[in-house]
Amino acid sequence: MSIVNRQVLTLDEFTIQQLRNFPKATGELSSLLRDIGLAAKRINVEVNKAGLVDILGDYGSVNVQGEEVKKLDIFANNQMMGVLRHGISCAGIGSEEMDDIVIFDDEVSNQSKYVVLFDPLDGSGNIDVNVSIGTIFSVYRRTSELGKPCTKEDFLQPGIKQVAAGYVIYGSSTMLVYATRRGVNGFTLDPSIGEFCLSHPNMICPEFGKIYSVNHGNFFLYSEGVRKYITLCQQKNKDNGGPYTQRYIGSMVSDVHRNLIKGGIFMYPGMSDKPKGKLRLLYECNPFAFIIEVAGGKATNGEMRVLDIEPSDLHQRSPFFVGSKGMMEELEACL
Ligand code: P6P
Repeated sequence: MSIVNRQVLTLDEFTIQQLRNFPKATGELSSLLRDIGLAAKRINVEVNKAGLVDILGDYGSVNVQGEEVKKLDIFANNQMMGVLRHGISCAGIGSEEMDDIVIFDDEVSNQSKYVVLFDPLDGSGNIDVNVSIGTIFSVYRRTSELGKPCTKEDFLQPGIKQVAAGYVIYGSSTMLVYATRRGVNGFTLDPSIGEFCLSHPNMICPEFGKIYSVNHGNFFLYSEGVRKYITLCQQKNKDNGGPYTQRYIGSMVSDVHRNLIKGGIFMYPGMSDKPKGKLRLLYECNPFAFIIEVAGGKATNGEMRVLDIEPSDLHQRSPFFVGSKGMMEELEACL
């Protein structure tokens, strides 16, 4: 007789259990997270096949089954948009892959409470070298009137208004990590049952760490304060046992996920030729800022708390510093 291990909670069981703590909750957020989990499982299958693209047909070609093979980030975008459009919880989406928001504008979607912003496949340039990549998502309660189509203003809320935020990392294992105000929880995909299982309950970002993540190639493009902090990270006899270790693999989801677990700081500063840096505020910086703050860390743009920034454009960029509270305070002292 197989032993049913009731200790392992699936994502669905966990979100429904959370519902029990909020009797007035409608279950829409739980349903939304289940939808995202489904999209993640479908994206995971294709990401894991990416190395076989020569066999399965290159992107833009027609594969042996006669299907058109889409670029992986377009595929991921369509999976996320598809599950959210056909769910009951989302009125519309904003995506890194699309110029403007997509307003679902059907009777059920117009009654839905939430809108979702996402980067469907961040770091997709790393696919062909087999480096982990990820999906990042951010959930807001609509400010527009229920029963009517969602509006652009629903998407341009400051990050502090996020109801939930999370990411999926397609790495040595596939994990979905999401935060609400109640905490950050990590779920690892068990391929044998096709379910995300609670593997990292109540994730806390260590107050200090020994890892700093930044693209050193841009060192002389950074401000004096940033260069001062990077140099500090490399010095011996620091009060917490420096020098630190530099870890940067050019895939934000992987770098920030590692630093969340081990402690550390991730930096994508503004540069002399790109003062706003590279990362997008709404679907890269805000979700991670929310997750790391709920886990006890900090996130700024070098001048202010990221979550307090009032957005003006769907795809605006922001300098981004995020990580362990103690290390962020060391950085702030240098800025
Ligand atoms: P750079 C990937 O393209 C990405 O958006 C993030 O995932 C990553 O942290 C960053 O860009 C890497 O950028 O300029 O250091 O190669």
